Parts: sequence; structure tokens; C-alpha cells
Amino acid sequence: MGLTLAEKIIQNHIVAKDSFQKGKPIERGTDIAIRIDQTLTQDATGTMSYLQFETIGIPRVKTEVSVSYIDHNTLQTDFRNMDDHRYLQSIAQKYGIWFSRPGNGICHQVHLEHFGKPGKTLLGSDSHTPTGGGIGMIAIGAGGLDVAVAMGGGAFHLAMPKVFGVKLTGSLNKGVSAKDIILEVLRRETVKGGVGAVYEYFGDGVKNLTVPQRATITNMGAELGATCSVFPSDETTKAFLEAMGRGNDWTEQKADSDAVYDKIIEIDLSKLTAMAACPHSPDAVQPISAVAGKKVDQVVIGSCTNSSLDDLTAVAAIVKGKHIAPNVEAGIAPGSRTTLMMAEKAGVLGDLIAAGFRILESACGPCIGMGFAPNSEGVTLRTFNRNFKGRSGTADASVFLVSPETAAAAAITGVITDPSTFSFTKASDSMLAGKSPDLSKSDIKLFGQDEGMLLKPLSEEESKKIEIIRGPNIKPCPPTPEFAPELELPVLLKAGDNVSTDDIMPAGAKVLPLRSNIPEISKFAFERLDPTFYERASALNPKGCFVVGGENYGQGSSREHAALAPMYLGVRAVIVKSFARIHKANLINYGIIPITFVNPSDYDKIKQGNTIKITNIKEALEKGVNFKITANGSVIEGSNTLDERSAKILLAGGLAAYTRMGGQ
Ligand code: MIC
Ligand code: SF4
Repeated sequence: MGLTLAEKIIQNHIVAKDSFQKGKPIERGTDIAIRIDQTLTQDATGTMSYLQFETIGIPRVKTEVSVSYIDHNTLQTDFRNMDDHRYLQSIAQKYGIWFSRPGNGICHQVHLEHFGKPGKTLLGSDSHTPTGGGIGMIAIGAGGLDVAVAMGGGAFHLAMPKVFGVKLTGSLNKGVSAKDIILEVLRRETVKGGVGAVYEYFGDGVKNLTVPQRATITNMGAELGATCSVFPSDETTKAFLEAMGRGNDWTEQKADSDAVYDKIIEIDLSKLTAMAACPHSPDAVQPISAVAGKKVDQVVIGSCTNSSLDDLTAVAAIVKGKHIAPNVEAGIAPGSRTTLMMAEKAGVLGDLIAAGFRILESACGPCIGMGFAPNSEGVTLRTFNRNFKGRSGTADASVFLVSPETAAAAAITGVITDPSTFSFTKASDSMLAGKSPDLSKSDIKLFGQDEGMLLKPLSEEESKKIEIIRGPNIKPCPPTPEFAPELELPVLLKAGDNVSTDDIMPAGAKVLPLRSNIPEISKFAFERLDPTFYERASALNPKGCFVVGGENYGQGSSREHAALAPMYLGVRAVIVKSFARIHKANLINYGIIPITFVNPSDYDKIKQGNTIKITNIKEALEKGVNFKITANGSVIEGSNTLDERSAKILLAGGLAAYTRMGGQ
């Protein structure tokens, strides 16, 4: 029985365990630990991650490559933002870390271009780190504290995921693109279908997709709740790496021919049509025909999902020689400065400018609510990966997630339009044939090697001279509360299904500058669900409280601020129907107990404001038995889904305390 590619890469990185036999499948759900070759951080999660890293007390990162990117907050409305940049740059210089300067591009895009290596592991403090799977890596998103531990040489712990195979056959029709493939997977699998699983793509159809197109798919695997997604590394991967000036980094990576998947999803690419994820969830997917004709106010092309040269070329192919409709504002944020320069060389940029697109900075920008917010009740078509309510910066806007082709067609017509019905010129036809511009052309190729905005790590000698620069807004991470063997506290908030980390701890231009200051950012915790939460929690502190929720609690971003701020405000346990992976891990790391209802209907037995009691916390964590919760006279069973290490972390009062006590 052969192995899948995901299993092979995982096995090559596993930190040995008695039960593990190389070459044999590892039982799904087993607690495993893997060695991390590369890490990435971005500015919005990076400051907390490095504040934690500093406390580990080692002189230099122990990974092969660690990169600190500035891409999320580049608005610089006051000193705080650039203070963070300065702090991050000095940390990078001190500890042997690459530094990608503001303006150089979105972490995932730049990482793919400059560092991604087939067969390696990457851990990033951003949920879209799995973008690296497009180049054949096991690339996983995690909380900043887990990334700090990995930079210190520590292993990353996870439950051995299931491996779902996605068999692609055929090739895409004109006007249909990689985004539509992942939207189709989301339509079938939903935003929680991938929890505890890796999606591995294989089949004849793979060879018809370029690396950036594959990366669009692995990027948005995050929206499935998956641990990560992975494509094989083949001749196409080799050509991409060569074009980036890194041909030597290529190795072939593929599954055994008799690999066994936990389930197989088949997609015939030639049968796919253009699609849209409708408001307000990435899995609310409909064929474009169902929404065609709807008037559009805004179109934005960019984000780590769809901002490659392929994407810009596809847009140019549609808009060349035309102009955006009078009712539409259109923006485009190339994923990286390299992409921007290649687009200029390939002659694509001029077409976009001439068509009326506003050229935005190569950064996350509108994707995280940093500018370009839509009008009230606006309809905006975005090539991004998330359309949670309010994330765009306009609470009552309708955000549709679409391919670059669909976005471009709407920009021109002013209404949602199926790009396959659009009249293509002969020139645009060839640009849309599913191929990137010829990356081997030497003038384009040159830019793959441009590293002017990417600062190399300093030598050990030079590093010693560096002083860390800390602005006044950078506050240390608050301590976790001490472990309590039982807790009797009020339920301060009862939430529904699919609560995202944007709901728990919003981002956007107002809140993002506070990412280095937990006491300040906590004022916005749960603001979207209940604007009184902060006041009510502060009134109770230090006594504490509980939060109750439905299915897929904590989906979305990896931001550990969604655990840190509630912890700071006294939340001691979160009791829900089910959790999203990264958020559950973040809660554990900060000493908040994650509990799931054994019987989901018990959710109805608890009301907001009830005082409930968890009577056996110590016993549950030490013996692995279920939690006992008394609520309104009845005893509710709370499932204990914690592995041994997580239970020990909670008993220690969080990961930092556990590590200080010598825990691995
Ligand atoms: C996002 O897309 O929500 C973010 C902003 O990139 C986050 C990270 C963050 O909150 O800083 C993510 O996806 O992890
Ligand atoms: Fe940035 Fe958006 Fe990608 Fe998050 S999803 S990394 S905010 S571009």
C-alpha cells in the first residue's frame, strides 16, 4: 500500500515516535510532531510572535529559512505602524531572519517566488501559509507562538491528518480558472469539510495548471478548514523555479502510484463553469449564471489568492482596449513587486492602467479592510478568499468572491457577467489559453532574481551589534491566568455557527495598528457580535467568564489575538459544537480550555447570562475523561478532544509556562 505525497513529506520530517514505521501509513488522528524547515511571519501577527520568540532566549533562529514580511498594515496613519516595522526589522537583523520590506508584496506570493521549495515544511503565522502547497510543500498556518517555538528549533505538533485526494482531469474552458476549481471544492466540501485533513491534488488535469494557479487552489484550501493542501512538484514546477532564478531548488515530489486516500473527489475541469462565493461565506458558492446581471459597484483584483502575473494577464486579456463601466470603481493590487515589474515587462500593466484600474500597493490592502472599502450596501466583486460580513470595512456591503476573469468582465460591463460569454479579441484568446506569459523570456526572468526589497540575514558577528527598536505602542504579551481545577462562571456570550476570528477580533484600518498592544486591542473583542462585550467582561474581571458557540467556532484567520484578547478579558473556557483547527490550538496555547458538546443539542440548554460550573477540569485533563458541566440543574457532558500534550499545556497554564517548565 503506497503513500500519498502529504504522508511522504510528513514522514520525512517526523520527529521519531515509537509507533511510527517509515513507509507505512500513520494512523489518522495520532499525535505527531514534525520538524519545520522554513517559517514565515507577517507584521500583523509577527510582533506578538517575535515578542514570544525573544523570551526563548536563543541567539539565532534554528530553521533553514525564516522570513519576516511586512504586508498587512502599510497604511501608516500614525507612528505606531512604522514603529512595528522598525521593531520587526531590528528583530530580523538580530536573529538571522530575512526581512521583506513594506511594498515588497504579500507574504505568500513573495514566499512562493523567492523561498518555496518542493518537499520542505513551512509553518507560518498566517492561515494562508498553505499557498506554498502549490509548489509541493507541506505548508501550514499556525498561531504566532507555535511559529516562535518552530523558529527556536521546536517541532510542530498536530494530529495526523486524513488525506483527501482531489483528482483533476481534463483542462479548463475559456473564462474558467483556478479560482473556479477551488470554489467548486468549497461548494462540495463546505467551510468545515477539511478540518483535520490535507487536500492532495493529483490526476491528468494537474499538468494543465501553472504554479500560481495551483497556489490559488492551495491558498483557499484554508477556507475548507484544512490543515493544508498540496500539489505534486513536476516539470511545470521546475519551469516556474527556473524562471524565478532558482532552478536548483527543484526536486520531483509525487505520491506513490498505489497511494491510498481517505476519500477521493473527482473534478473534470472541462465541465466547470465560472462561479462566485456569495455573501457572506466562502462556501456559499453559486454558478455565475445564478447571479449574472446584478449591478456591481466595485471590483478588486489582488490578495494572496489571485494576484500573480497569470492573474494580471487574464484580467488584461479581457479589459485590453476597453474601459471600466462608469458605475464601477476598480482596483488592482499585484501580489508582489516582482509581479508588478514582470507585468510591466510583459506589457500587461499598461493595459490595466488604460482600462481605468487604480493600481494599489503590493500588499494585503482591501482584503483585510485596509482601504478601498465599498460604498454602503455596495456590491463588490473581489478575487480574494474571505467574504465574512464586515471584513471589507463596510458592514452592509455584499462581497462576492470570484476569479480574475469574472471580476474583469464585471468591471467592463458594470454587472456580474459570465466571462465565457464575453467577447474576447484574438489577442486576448491566446493570453487566456491557460498559460502564463512566457516566463523564460530573459527580460521577465531577470526580475525573478530581484531581491532589492528583501534584506538578507546579517552574519552572527553583525547581529550581535543590533539593538532591538521598541516603539511606545509595543507592549509585552500579558501573562496567562493560573490553572483552576474547577470553574463556576457566567456565560458572557452565546454565539451561533461559523463564528470567524474576524468576529472575535476584527482587523481593518482602525484595529490593526493595535496588534502589538493587547490591552488596547481587547477593547474590540467580539465587537461585531456584541458591542457591550468589552464593558461587561471588564466589569467581571478578574473573576472571568465563559463563551458558548456553535459549529466551526474560530474559522478563518490564524490571529492569536482572537485567543489573547479574550484571555486578557477573563474568558476561561469556550464551549462549542465544533472548533476550527488553528483557533483551538491558539486557545490551548493561551490557557483557555476548548470544550465541545458531546451532545450538540445541549447547546440549547445554556442561555447567555447563565452561571455554569465545570466541576472536574483537573481530572479531565489528567485522566483524559470528559468534562462535566452543570447548567440550569442538568449535567452536560463536554467532550475532551485534547491530546496528551495539549492537556499538559492547559495544566501548566499555557504554552509559554509549559515550555518554561521544560515541556516539549
Ligand atoms: C487574514 O486573512 O485574515 C489574515 C489577516 O491574513 C490573517 C492573519 C491576521 O489576522 O493577521 C490570517 O489569515 O491568518
Ligand atoms: Fe493578506 Fe488577505 Fe492573504 Fe490574509 S488573506 S494574507 S489579509 S491577502
